Amino acid sequence: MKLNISDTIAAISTPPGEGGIGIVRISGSDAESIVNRIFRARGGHTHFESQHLYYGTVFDSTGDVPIDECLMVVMRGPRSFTGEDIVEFHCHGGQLVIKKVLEAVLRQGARLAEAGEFTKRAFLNGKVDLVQAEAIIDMIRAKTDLALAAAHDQLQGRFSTKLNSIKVRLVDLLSMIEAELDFPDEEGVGIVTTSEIEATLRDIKGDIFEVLSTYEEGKVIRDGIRVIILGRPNVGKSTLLNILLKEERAIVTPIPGTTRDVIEEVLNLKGLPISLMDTAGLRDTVDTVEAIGLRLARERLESAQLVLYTVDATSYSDDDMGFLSGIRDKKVIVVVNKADLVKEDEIKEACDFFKQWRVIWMSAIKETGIDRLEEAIFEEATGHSYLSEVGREITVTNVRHKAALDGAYESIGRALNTTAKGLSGEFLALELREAVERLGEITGEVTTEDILGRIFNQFCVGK
Ligand SMILES: Nc1nc2c(ncn2[C@@H]2O[C@H](COP(=O)(O)OP(=O)(O)O)[C@@H](O)[C@H]2O)c(=O)[nH]1
Ligand SMILES: [Mg+2]
Repeated sequence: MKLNISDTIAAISTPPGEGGIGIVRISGSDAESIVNRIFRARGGHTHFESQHLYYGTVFDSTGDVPIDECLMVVMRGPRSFTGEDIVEFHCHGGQLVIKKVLEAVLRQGARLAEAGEFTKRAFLNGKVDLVQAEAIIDMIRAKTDLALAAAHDQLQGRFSTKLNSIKVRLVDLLSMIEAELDFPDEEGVGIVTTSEIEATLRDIKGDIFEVLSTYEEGKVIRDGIRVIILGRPNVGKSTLLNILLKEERAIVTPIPGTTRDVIEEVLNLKGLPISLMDTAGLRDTVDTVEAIGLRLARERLESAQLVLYTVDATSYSDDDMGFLSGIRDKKVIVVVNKADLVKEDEIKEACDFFKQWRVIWMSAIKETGIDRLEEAIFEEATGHSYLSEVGREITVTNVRHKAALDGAYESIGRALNTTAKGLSGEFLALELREAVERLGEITGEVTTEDILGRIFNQFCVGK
């Protein structure tokens, strides 16, 4: 792997636009000498203590023309984010000011950092593993508390620790098997029996399975789910959308066929990012615009994981059954709306009619039953009850991690096959080596420039 970390890099680390402060960050062996050439501290300091802020003036690359009054901090490696010497200028947050400071730094010999290059250096210098580096992106992108908590957990290294403990057991087993292959006649080496090997492998396989089984939930926590509201015209779909969003987003009228476009908004449901879609009502129509809306609704249904199939408590029918039965491979909640218009036993009748599915009755107008619906959405999305501590266990949130775990899981399955068939230990060792490698891929012990590129290119410049 090419490790080009000898040069000094710099970038603006704050987002574009005007702000109170703007930060220019430098990392590398020349960071401090650059400071000495373009920064003069108030009070005449020429030696800067690590991790202390100094107030002073930053000059252009000639060292003569002042650009800004700013705060400057040196963080000497290896006790810094990248593991190298880092310098930050905290300037006034105008775009021109920050650009000029960056320009001065670049003229003094630093190179403009690529996207994610600071974090990449932190990884290459062993400050974080790949899981932790990816957790940094997830933290920056997190939209809800749960997503943030999951990312923070990974940054703290809980997932990496779990993976390593699985890997250590595999490596131990592998070295015993290899010793036996290399020195078959040695006294005391051939002590591990096939049934012991199988028991250990089954155990490890179970552990990997347990971690893998958190993926669906982890993915939901990180990326949320897409929920689509479907139903015949005028049952209250748009009213429901507005109530869940707590704003008047969709137009509501008593005229059937009001909603023609698909409306999509994101809401935060107890920490889950939910993409909620309202659609045109399902019916045969001669209106062209409405027909287009219907086609869009059907297309969007493909992208959704959960359907809120809404019916009117006063006028549901076999047509609804027909639409519902046509929905394949999606989770479904039937929402019996307008419960305020009927008596209690009629509500019960409606719930019974749709009892093949999970049914929630409510009144969007009177705002009754919303809590139960939110609970049901949460449970369908996560597979957890509303009150349980979702995301408290180690969760796999990243598809790259899942692919590698799948690979390791399959290798161990094949390893068990080789012992079941009584094949030579060579085959067993081969599979175990593969499994160890797949696990190592996750934290980045085994990696390629290609994998690194794909991960770090998702970052912004300056991180
Ligand atoms: N009584 C009653 N009327 C409702 C309820 N929900 C919606 N409506 C009314 O039903 C009509 C159609 O609502 P809308 O949300 O536009 O239905 P959509 O066509 O399914 O989007 C409007 O007049 C709403 O005020 C409800 O829970 N109870
Ligand atoms: Mg509507």
